[in-house]
Amino acid sequence: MGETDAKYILSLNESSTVGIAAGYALITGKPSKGQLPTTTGDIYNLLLNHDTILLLGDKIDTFTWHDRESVPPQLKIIQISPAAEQLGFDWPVDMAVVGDLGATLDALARVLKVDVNQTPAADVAPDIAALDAQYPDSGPTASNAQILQILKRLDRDTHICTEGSSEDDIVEDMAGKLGFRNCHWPARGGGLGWAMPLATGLAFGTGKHAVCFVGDGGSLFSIHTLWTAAAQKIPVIHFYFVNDEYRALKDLWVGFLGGDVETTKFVGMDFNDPPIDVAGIASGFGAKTLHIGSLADVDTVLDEALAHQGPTFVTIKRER
Ligand SMILES: Cc1ncc(C[n+]2csc(CCOP(=O)(O)OP(=O)(O)O)c2C)c(N)n1
Ligand SMILES: [Mg+2]
Repeated sequence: MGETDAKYILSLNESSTVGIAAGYALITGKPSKGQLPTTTGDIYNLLLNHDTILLLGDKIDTFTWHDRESVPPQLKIIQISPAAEQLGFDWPVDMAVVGDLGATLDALARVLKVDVNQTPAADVAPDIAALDAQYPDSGPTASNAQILQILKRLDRDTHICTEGSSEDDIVEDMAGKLGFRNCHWPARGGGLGWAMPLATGLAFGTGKHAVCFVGDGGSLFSIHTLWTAAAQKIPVIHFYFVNDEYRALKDLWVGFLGGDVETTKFVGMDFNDPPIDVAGIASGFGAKTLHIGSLADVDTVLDEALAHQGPTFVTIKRER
């Protein structure tokens, strides 16, 4: 590996393990860094200008086919993943490494004589004003500002998990920019049902509050984890996004077939009739239930949740 690569490995370490756990593609050549786009045609167009890609816990999607295949012929692929079955799963790779991402990158950084214990570089210090401007507390998605405020309030070492709802992108964007170091994002196209129990396990293992962001649909796969957390007094906080729909599936549908979400007639993707009393369900499993209705609620809700030695289930109404 040359110096450019070392710099980028270092910058990833500095900017936190977010990138590592999030499933990052580190792309060298004309260096760029970040997550790959979601459709194969967009992935192809990005990778066309690069000679090598280092996939950190990420994979190259092929199921979101659009226009053409994902991988241009010149590309060399190096993939590091803790899950052996993910290696080369969607696309053959030139080098596959099974291993913990943090440990592997630390080892690489040491070989490259990079000081992994340096404090973050200035260019990754959070730009709070830019985040506030990006996620304003007004307009059609004002509740984004509530999510931002939650993350601002949390210690940057907090373990945070996302469950595959359409909020994943913004949670992951905010967490990356704020410098969270312990992030657990789902593999793209991955299975719902892991994040709620994962957060429970992380809170149990660390003895500290862990946080999960989960959609109303996705929560139904593992919501009984609340009972385990209640029984064992595990300090886990679930932020539950209420939109009464499978929004991600609607977006995928119109992404493939055209049209728009407002005018397309969907079947089986709404669950507002009858409405679901999810707070009643969570409470029945032993969770403390709270609600964030406006930005002003966030601080008091967090104070209460962070003081609770058990599961807290916080509903947040999302715009449709
Ligand atoms: C086990 C499993 N079943 C189905 C899916 C497909 N799936 C992906 S996102 C999604 C909807 C999630 O709904 P919700 O949590 O309400 O989030 P929203 O889409 O409303 O943002 C579904 C069903 C999946 N990823 N995993
Ligand atoms: Mg939903």
